[in-house]
Parts: sequence; C-alpha cells; structure tokens
Amino acid sequence: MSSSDDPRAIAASSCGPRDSRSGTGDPGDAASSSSDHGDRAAPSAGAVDCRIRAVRARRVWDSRGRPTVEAEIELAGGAVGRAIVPAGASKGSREAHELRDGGAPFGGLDVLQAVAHVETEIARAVVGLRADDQVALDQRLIELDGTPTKSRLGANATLAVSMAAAHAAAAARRVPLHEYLGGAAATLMPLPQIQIFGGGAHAGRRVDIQDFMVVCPAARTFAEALEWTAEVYRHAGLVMQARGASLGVADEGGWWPDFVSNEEALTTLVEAIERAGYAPGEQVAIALDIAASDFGREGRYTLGLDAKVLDSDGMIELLLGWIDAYPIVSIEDPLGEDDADAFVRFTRAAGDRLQIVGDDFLVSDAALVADAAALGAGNAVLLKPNQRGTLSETRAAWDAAQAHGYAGIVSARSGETEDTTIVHLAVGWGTGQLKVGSFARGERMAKWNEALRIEERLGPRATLARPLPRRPR
Ligand code: 2PG
Ligand code: MG
Repeated sequence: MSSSDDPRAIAASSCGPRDSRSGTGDPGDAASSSSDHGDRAAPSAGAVDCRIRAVRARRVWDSRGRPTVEAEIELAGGAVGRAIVPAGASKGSREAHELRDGGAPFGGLDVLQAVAHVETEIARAVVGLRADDQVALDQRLIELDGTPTKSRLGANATLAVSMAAAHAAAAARRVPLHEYLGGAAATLMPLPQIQIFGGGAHAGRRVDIQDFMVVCPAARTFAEALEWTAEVYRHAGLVMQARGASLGVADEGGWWPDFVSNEEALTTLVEAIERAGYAPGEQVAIALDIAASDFGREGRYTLGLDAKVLDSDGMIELLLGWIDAYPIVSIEDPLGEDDADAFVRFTRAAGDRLQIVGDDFLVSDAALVADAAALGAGNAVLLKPNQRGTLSETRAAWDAAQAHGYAGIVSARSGETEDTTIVHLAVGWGTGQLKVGSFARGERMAKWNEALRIEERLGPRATLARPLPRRPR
C-alpha cells in the first residue's frame, strides 16, 4: 500500500484553515483568488486533505507568443492549484536554467521536455507529499533535479510545480494565496514600480536603458498609485504622439522609445509627470532599470544611442549626474553583473539617497545577497521566482535581504501571462514593492487588477508601503 492509500495518512495530513480568525470563510474568497484558476470548485468546508494526488502540465503561450510551462496540482481533498512560469529576455548569467527544447520549432524555445518532466518524473516524486509543506516539497524538487542550476529537469518545470502547490494549498484552506503565505497579518500593499517607456532588450535596443519607470511615494493607497500612474502613462503617450514619435509599445507595455539620447527619455518622463499634474519627485518619482549587463562587460559600457563607450567610473559619473538632475529614487543594475567593485563604489556614492537594486547582479539568490551585503554592493534585491526555480529559494533571498537590511521588490519577467502569483507573493511576504512592467497589455493589467482586489479585500487593514528613501530637497 502506498502512503497515499493509507487512511491513517489522510487523517494525519488534514489541512484545514490555518487560522480560524483569518479570512471570511466565504467560499468566494477562494473563488476570487488566483488559487482557484481551476475549473474545479474549492472543497467544501472542514478539514481537507492536502496531500498531492495528481500533477498535470501543459505547454501554454506567453505574452511574446512563446511557449511556457503551466502546471496543475490536485490534492487528495479535491483542491486544485494552477500556475504558469514567466520568461526573461535580459537575464543574469547565474539564473537557474530554463529548459528549452532547441531545434527548429518556435525558434528552439519549445518546452515539451519540461512539460514531460513535470508529468512523469516530478509527478512520481511529489504525489503523496503535502502541498502545504512548501519547503519539503521544494527540497524534493531540488534533490530530484540534482544539479546546481536545475539544468536537468528545468527551473521552468520545478517552478511551475512549486507555485501550483502553493495555490492548491491556499485553495484547500479556502483563503487567497497572499493570506495563505502571510496569514491575516499580511496587510502591507506593495508600492508599484510601473514602466512608462520600455527600452533595451525589450524594445529592439532602440535606447540602451531598459526600464524608465515611475513610483508614487505620496499615494495613499495602491489604487491611488495606479490612478496617478495611469495619468502619467496617458500623458507620456500624448507627448510622444504630439512629437510624431508614437510607435506603439515595447514588450512590457511601455511606450516604444523614439528618443535621440537616453537622457531624452528622462526629460520626457518628467514632462509627462508634470503634464499629468503631479509634482515630480514629491508625488511621482522615477525608477530606472539600467540592465547594464546587457551593454557592459568587464567594465566597458557601450551606450549605442549616445555613441559613448564608458568605463565603470564613467558609468557611475553618468548616473550620478542623472540622479542630481532628475527625481530618481531607485536604480536597478546600474553596473554589470561582473562589476561588483563598481557596484560598491556606486553604493558608497549614492546608496544613502537612493535604492540600488540587484537583479542580474543577485539573481534572487540568498548567498549572493549575503555576499553583496558583506561588500556593501547595493541595498535592495529584485525577487523573481524563475531566477531560482522554487518559491522557497526565492523566499530565502527575501529572508537574506531582510537579515542584511536590503529592500525587496517582487518582479515579473518581460515574458508574462495571466498568472498573478507574484502579486500574492509581494503581499503575503510583505516585501513592500512590486514591479510588473507597464500600464498596458493584459498580462500586466491582470497583476495590477489582482492587487486592487487584494487591497479591497484587506479593506481598512491595508496600508501602502513607502519604503523608498525620500530625496533630500
Ligand atoms: C528585468 C526584467 C523585467 P527580463 O530586467 O528586471 O523588466 O526583464 O524579464 O527580460 O529579465
Ligand atoms: Mg532588471
């Protein structure tokens, strides 16, 4: 008899509500959360068996029309969780391995092997495990893969299962994922970083800098931050249209950048903030993702649009000049992932008045966060679950960040879907910040809209995080 057939195991693994004070107990809670993507209804009230009964996977398509992995987990008690893995375009070299099939179809990007791994090897290994013991489940996935980067099974295969299990456990407890992860006390809404102009690898390298974003440090609620951003986004579009430079949108929904220099994107962004009626820096400030690894190696940075090649100190000087001239409160990957010394110098020069975020530099890795903290490189980490391949490892990076006084920003990838897991991570883990791309395209709006539902559900308990340092006036 396998353990999954043993009735004693069923009694021992019942997974009723963790906290009877949390949630309303209304089945609508589960139905309105992304834990209940499935066609199947959430189980009826009472203790629910949280052991994994079945694992399915399929190839679905992302926002760039590329294949990606969806996994679905069914628990013995009947609850179902489903999750889809995103994909990056500008990636850190130390990210976990995304398994692609190669060959001719879809430019080599098919994921049928990863899907097959979920349905065979991974399914055999996790059926019978408890979906609500995330750490044990993720450890099983890590050991099963057996490589340092998940190159055998694919981090896209392991993450789909890791996230689907969390959704299934939340559905079994009849609470939304954010509450399953953080309990009733998780009421901090993240301050959103929202892209207005795309660039870099997401816009045919039309400008070198990747993300020109806004944050709304003076907004009182998440809903208000979205309202302000909507106006800035709209006015940025009008400015571009008036200049005859309206050429559609880039991969994450930001306006396609038609500028004569990288800096012109900054002046245009300030113009859009002002035209929208907000005080730049006070109400609406600027956040950048330089994604410097995409145009810099070994301390040589080639800014194609500006026809400049800078060394590390030249790059630092350029950024310090921008920080003085524009209301910038956060800069991600200001220097290349291989340029840690320059990262340290930049942090010394600007870290007391600016959030300095490691993305390609830290790849959501707890050990790299600890190393960076020891060096004094950066003061924040981007958290992208598919950079690691399990939720537990991503969470470990956030734990490391908190232990070292770093901020954390849960982030989407440039290739996304309707999956809203990251929004629940940001609220459930209380990271205080969320980056999803722009204010257009369904795969982005699905996440902003999910955050609105969460804020509404939290009601007066919700508070909007304001973790960014205020710039001295
Ligand atoms: C980033 C992300 C999102 P990608 O660099 O932060 O903007 O891009 O998913 O392509 O790595
Ligand atoms: Mg980045």
